[in-house]
Amino acid sequence: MTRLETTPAWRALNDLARDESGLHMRALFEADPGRFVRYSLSVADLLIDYSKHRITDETLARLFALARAREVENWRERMFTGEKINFTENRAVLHTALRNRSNRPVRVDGEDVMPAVNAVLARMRAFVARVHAGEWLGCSGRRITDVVNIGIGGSDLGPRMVCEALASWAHPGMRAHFISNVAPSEIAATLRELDPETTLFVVASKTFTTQETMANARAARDWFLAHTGAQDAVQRHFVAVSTNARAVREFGIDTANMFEFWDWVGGRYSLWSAIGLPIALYVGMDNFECLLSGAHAMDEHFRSAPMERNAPILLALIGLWYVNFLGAESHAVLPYGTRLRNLPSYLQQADMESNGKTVNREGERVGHHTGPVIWGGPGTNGQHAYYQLFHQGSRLIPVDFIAAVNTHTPVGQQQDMLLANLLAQARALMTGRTREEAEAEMRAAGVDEAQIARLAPFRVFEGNHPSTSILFADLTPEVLGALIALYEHKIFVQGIIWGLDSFDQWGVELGKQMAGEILPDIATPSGRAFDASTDGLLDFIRSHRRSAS
Ligand code: G6Q
Repeated sequence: MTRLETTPAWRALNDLARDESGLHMRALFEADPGRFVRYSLSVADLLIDYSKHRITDETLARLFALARAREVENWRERMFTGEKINFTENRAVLHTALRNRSNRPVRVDGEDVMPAVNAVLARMRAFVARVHAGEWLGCSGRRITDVVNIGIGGSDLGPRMVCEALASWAHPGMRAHFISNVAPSEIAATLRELDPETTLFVVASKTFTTQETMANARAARDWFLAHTGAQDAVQRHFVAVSTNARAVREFGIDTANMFEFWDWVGGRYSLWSAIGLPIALYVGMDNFECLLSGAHAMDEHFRSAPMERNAPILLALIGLWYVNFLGAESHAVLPYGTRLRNLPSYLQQADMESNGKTVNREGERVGHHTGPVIWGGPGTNGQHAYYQLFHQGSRLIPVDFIAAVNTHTPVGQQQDMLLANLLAQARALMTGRTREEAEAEMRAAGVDEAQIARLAPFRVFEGNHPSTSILFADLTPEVLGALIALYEHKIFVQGIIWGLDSFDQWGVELGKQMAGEILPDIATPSGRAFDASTDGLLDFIRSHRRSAS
C-alpha cells in the first residue's frame, strides 16, 4: 500500500503548511467577521468553536481530501456495522451498540447484539432499583450506602470520571469510591472510611485476571470477612462485571451477581457497558441511560453529517494538522470547573492507548507521527501554573477549553468569573500582544521610556496559539455522553487516517506480562538475571524490604 506520507493528499498539506506559515489568526479574524459563524457547530447540545485555529478554507479542503483518500466514511460504517476492524485481536468495535438507543440491529458474525445489550441493561436496572429501594441489603440488614469500584485502566477511569462529573445527580445517600492502584495505601485509605455492613464492592475486570484488580479484590474480601465474619454474606457485598464467568466463579462471586459484557467492547470504551454499573448505582439507571442517549446523539451525528459539518471529523483533522504538519507534540484538555477534573486522565487513556502506535495495518513502521501526548487539568488552576508555557513557550500546544455555562452549586459571581477566565485565555492565546500594544500599556501606566525599551520584549506575546472551545448550558448526563463520544470518534478518525489499529493495546499487555514475571523475584531471588539495571534495583529492594504483613 502507498505510504501515507507520499500520497498526493499528504503532500498537498505539507506544501500548504509551508505556504501558510506566516498566517496569524488575528489577521484571519480581522479579515472575516463571519469566522465564528462559519467555524463553529452546535451538536447534541454542545457548542463547538473551532474558529481559533490556524486554518483557512483551503486548509480544511485539503484535510477533507486526505480524509476521503483514507476512506474515513467507509471505515466509520465498518465500525458501526460490526466488522472486525480491531484486526490484531480479530474483534468488532461496538461501543456504539451499547448506547444504540434506536435499537436498530447491529450484527456480529450474523447475530444481532442488541437483545443481549438490552438484557444486561435490564438486569442493571433491576439491580440498581433493588439497592436504591433498600431491597438489596447488607449482611446485617442495613441499606447499602457506599459503592466501591475495584478495577483499573478502562475498568476504572471512565466510571470514576463520570461519577465525579455527575456528582450533582447522585442518588440521595449514595457514595461512590474507586480503588485502582495496587499501591497498598490506596485501598487502605479507602477502606478506613467504610462500614463493611453497608458497602457494596463492584469488582470490574474484563479479563478478571488483572493482577492489581484481583489483589485489591482479595484484600477487600479479607477486610470484609475480618470485620463481619459473614462468609455467607460475601454474595451480598461483592458483585462482578466481566467477560470471564469462570474466573468470577473461582473468585467466589455467584455468576447470578455477574454483569456481563463482550469481547467487542474495548476496555477504554467500556463505560457504556456493565462497567458503568457504579455510575448507575451512584446516579440512578435513568441518568445512566441519559448518558447513553447523549452519546447516541453524537453517534448519529458522526455517522450521518457531511464531513464539512461533522464535529468529530473536524476536530480529528484539525488535531492531525498540528501533529503532522505544524510540529505539535502534545494536546492539552482544560475543563473549566472541578466536576470534569478527571476528564484529562480519562482522555489520556482513550487517546494515547488508542493511537500510541507506530505500526500500521500493513504491519510496517509508519513514516509520520501518530497520537500526541494528551495532558491537562482544570482551569483556572492551570492558569497560575503551566499556562505560561502556552503563552510564551517555544512549543505549539493546541488546547481544548471545556465548560458549562451554569453550575449546580452557585457561589456568588464565581461561575461568571470562571467563564470570563476561559474566554480571556482563549482570546489572549489567539491574539497575543504586539510590541506596540505592550509599549502603549506601559506608557499609560507611567513607565519611563528607558524601562519601556528594556521590558517590551518580555511583554510581547506572539499569540496565534490554537484552541477549541466546547461550551454547553449544563453538565447533564446527556451532555457528558455526547462530549465523551465526540472525543472517541475524533480518536477513531485520526487512527484511521494514520492507518492504525486504535483498538488493541499490546503495550499494556506487555506491562501486565512482565510484572507477573518479576513478582516472584521481589521476595525470593530466583537466580534469574533480567538486565543489569533491573537486577541492581531488585537487589536494593530485597536488601531493604521488611516482610509483608
Ligand atoms: C483498555 C486497556 C486497559 C484495561 C485494564 C484493565 O483498553 O485494555 O486499560 O482496561 O488493563 O483490564 P481488565 O478490565 O481486564 O482488568
